[in-house]
Amino acid sequence: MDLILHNGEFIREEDLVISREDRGYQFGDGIYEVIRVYDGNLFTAKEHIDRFYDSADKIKIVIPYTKDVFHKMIYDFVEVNNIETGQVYVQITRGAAERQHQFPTQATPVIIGNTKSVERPIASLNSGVTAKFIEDIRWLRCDIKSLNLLGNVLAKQEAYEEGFFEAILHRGETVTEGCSSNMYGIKNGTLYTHPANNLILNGITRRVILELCEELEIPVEERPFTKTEALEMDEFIMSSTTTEVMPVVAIGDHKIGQGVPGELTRKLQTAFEARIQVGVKS
Ligand code: DCS
Repeated sequence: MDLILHNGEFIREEDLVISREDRGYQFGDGIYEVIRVYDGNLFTAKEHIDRFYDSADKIKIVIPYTKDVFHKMIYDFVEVNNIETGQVYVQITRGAAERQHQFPTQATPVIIGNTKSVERPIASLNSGVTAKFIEDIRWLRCDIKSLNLLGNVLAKQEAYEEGFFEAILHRGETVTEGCSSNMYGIKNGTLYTHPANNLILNGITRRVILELCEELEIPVEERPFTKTEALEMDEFIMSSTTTEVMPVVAIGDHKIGQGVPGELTRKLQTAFEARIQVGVKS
């Protein structure tokens, strides 16, 4: 049985004790990360760890380890559980204290994590997926990878119940991102995506995609685009740690382009695959 991570130790799941008053349960008062593992290697670990520390900092949780110590802990965690292709989930909450909204004066942050073997979503990467527009009702600090995910959960559930893979969230006319992904449209050879501000999570996969665009000389415009523009894109993509460079071939019942993954999407997928096969332990 895989071990889980608890405050720096690898323990058995049945030995985990979490307080009923943990602020993660009571307020969603914490943040998290999901890091991909390919062939036993952590992918873009440094970027995920930096974002974990940034998110914690933004809600004033102090992580009790240096980044180097934490990185090594995640590395050892993947190794101890023998994960080849999979993912690591890790979260930190403000800890346990009698319930009151303001920060407790004495609470020790609680870190828990788990690993999981998960194959790459090859079939969907080949065929593409469908998505539907849903109003973005989340708070205004989507740059924080908060445990508060109700807005995301409700939208994903609605999309899922209607047979869609993801929701394309929009604030009024403006497309922001997905429930657990970033969104991009490609029109006349240029890739458009919402700028990395407080309205989206600046995905690590998003950053890789923007780097790949530079390498492939695909012009990028980080600017908000509308729902109408989205429907008129030649190609559409969503991205995340788990879904990689995922073609979106229809929005609602409206086909994007020919309704199959487009040429630049395929180029980005190929370039992304080359990145994940670098095989350097990080
Ligand atoms: N936007 C949101 C709201 C997300 O939750 C995620 C990742 C992304 C964008 C994409 O970011 P990454 O490219 O860094 O993954 N969501 C994680 C999750 O909850 N499960 O898998 C990834």
